[in-house]
Amino acid sequence: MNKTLTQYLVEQQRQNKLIPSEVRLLIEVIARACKRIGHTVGKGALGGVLGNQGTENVQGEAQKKLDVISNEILLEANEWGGQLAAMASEEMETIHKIPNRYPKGEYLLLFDPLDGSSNIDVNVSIGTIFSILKAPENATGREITEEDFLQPGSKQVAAGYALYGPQTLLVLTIGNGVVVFTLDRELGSWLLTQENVRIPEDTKEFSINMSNSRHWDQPIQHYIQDCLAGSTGPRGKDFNMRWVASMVAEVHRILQRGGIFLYPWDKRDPSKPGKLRLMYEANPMSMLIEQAGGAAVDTVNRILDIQPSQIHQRVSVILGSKNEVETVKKYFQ
Ligand code: AHM
Ligand code: MG
Repeated sequence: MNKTLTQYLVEQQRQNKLIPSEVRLLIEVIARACKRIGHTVGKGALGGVLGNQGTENVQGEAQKKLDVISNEILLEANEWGGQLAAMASEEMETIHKIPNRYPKGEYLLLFDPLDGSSNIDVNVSIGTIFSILKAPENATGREITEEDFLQPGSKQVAAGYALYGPQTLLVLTIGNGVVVFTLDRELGSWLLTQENVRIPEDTKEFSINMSNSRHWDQPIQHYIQDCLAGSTGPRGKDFNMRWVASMVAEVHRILQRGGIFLYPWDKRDPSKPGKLRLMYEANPMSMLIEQAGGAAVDTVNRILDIQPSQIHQRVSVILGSKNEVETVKKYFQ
């Protein structure tokens, strides 16, 4: 019989002393919310949850109904438990402080409630990404501010994602490797199906939105050209390409069989450092990737070392199989 998420977390708390009980409870609540989001996603047209909401988020992107519903589910689920001081989300301009009617805890939760929004209406895998930080020591007893969230990804206490695909999965790290739980839809429980996930160090599969190629910077142009040249080119091997346009699906494929994912800075809007957001997309994914033996950089710098200056800050992302990420770094040097 597979271990449940609760059993796994209790073991990490009691035997391995890797997490305090607050973090265990927090992860359980997030997992429960993701179960609910997954259920809602699965209803599709029958639940009236497809299509646009008719509003824009702080990033100026059209919100889908499911972006808003998922955000609400996560806020509601996590407000009252007493583990959190505040939350931040892709779908909210400012941080959401825990209302005064509930006890406050010392942790901060960040999330992208529904990642891969362009795939919702076409029934392709989407997900929820989350990151847990501890509020700074000096925040005890005072109002939490946005500055309290601005910690490098290396400070994350835990990170993970739920993937709503053919199977509903929860992929988690508490800084002790990466584990995967599969939702048993009959039992309604998350069951441990993979431990000690390791990313192969070498790969022949890259993942980038090729339609942006004319906007890329020189190093990315060269790298992709060399991959495309195949076995007779400088890389001496034939590459395969995949682009789902859901980062959760892309990262999951890389965790399972290796690969490299790139969403680099490009010239479309040079003032933006990239498309993906550092604090609730790049950081949690980078922690998972590193915990599974991979690497994650912006160009040459480790993503987890970046000191954020804004919660919605964007970043260039290159992550996946360790040796391939090293190869890309050389094109920038
Ligand atoms: P979202 O959080 O609004 O869904 O945007 C993030 C997504 C990533 O999941 C994915 O890697 C990328 O945007 C796809 O972008 P594009 O549509 O430019 O290919
Ligand atoms: Mg996203």
